[in-house]
Amino acid sequence: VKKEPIPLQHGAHRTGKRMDADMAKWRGYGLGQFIHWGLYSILEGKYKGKYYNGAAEWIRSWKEVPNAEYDVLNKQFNPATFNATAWAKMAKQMGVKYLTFTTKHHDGFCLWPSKYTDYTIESSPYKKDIVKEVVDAYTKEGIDVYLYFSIMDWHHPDWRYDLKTKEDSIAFDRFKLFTKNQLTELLQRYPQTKGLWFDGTWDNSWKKSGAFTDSLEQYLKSLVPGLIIGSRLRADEKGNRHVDANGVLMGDYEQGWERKIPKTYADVHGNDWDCVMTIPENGWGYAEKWMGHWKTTNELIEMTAQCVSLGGNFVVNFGPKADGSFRKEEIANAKEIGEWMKINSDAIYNCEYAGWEKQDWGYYTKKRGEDKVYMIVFNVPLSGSLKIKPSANYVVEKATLLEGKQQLSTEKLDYGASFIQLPKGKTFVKPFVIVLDIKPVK
Ligand code: FHN
Repeated sequence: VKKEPIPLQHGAHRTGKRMDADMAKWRGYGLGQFIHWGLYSILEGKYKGKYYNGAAEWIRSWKEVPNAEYDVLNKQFNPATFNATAWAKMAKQMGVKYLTFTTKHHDGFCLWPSKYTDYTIESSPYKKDIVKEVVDAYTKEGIDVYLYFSIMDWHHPDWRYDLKTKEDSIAFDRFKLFTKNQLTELLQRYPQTKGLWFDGTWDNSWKKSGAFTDSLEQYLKSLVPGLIIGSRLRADEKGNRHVDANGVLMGDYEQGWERKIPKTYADVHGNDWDCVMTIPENGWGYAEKWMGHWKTTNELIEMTAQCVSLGGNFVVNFGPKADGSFRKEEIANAKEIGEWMKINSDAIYNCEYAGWEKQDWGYYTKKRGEDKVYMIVFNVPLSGSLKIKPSANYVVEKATLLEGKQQLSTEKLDYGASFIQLPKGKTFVKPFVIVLDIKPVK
């Protein structure tokens, strides 16, 4: 029995993907960079010699840290070695196509000189507009910039977690205007912005503001044609986030994949999506000690391949130190990912879900609009034979190693599958790519 849709005034305004050129470009990015930088970077995940057992950028919420002490950290923020051009060049070398940058995290400190609060970079010894430096430097390198913006603002007197009294609603109305003003300001100051990445939208106060979130999204999009906004901004009038009461995505892409990757294509429900990932287990802002397992470059490359193979983008987070420099592990990851991308990025950029049955050696990606499938190989079988099983509507014409262009022999099996033979005696020490030229079966 087909369920009748629930009538909604502030639900999704579109079913299916956005099909315009800006969104097509977004879809083709493959790899992105996230940067979390702010006052929390000064504390480095510790206070008075004690380490905080949470994500470093949340340290203000730790009861050991008095808010009054945290809130004056702006007086110390003076990143002596910060060089936006060097950041952008590192990102370029790494092969990222877009950056998401924290203009304001939950602590409310703004990295641009906002005229709507004094709690900004202008009140710090550094004074200069960091958002502008970053937007300009990355844009110059041809990397698209998205602005991260936390709705939740621990520093603003009118922020509310819930709206329980009339006074709460009055204060929160002021807060909504403040938010709208700040966002307008960001888009006017940095017109190169390709999209906004919202966060801190999970509290009841915001969930009860469905009509406002809807009008805000429409208003922001009217300011910048083509602006991309994911599913974290809005709530429908029933308080549903990401998807509305009818299960339809609200936003241009699904923003629920944080530190987790879908297992199968069915998990993404036909939506665009990206996955944002920390290199340590958790923690986005700089911490002196990284928590848990640190992902290796190969793990990060594998996650990139996995995301692209399921039609998503992969975004690696960096948390610079308060002085503006990156930790050595991040520098090494960026460099090594870049070296790999230099050879293999054909299998990442502008690629999509291939629709072929996954095999144990790794991941398939398919070039959008072309008869080309890539095998990104992470596990080499001792036999040297990689099994492939094209979808019924394709045959493989040729298999070639992407690096060095060596053609590989294939052996047909009798159930529509084939073995691709790796060259005898060649040892692979890094993940590698095989290009399959394919032909549609008439
Ligand atoms: O609470 C934040 C967290 O600090 C970080 O910014 C991540 C990035 O996706 N977002 C929130 C948790 O979802």
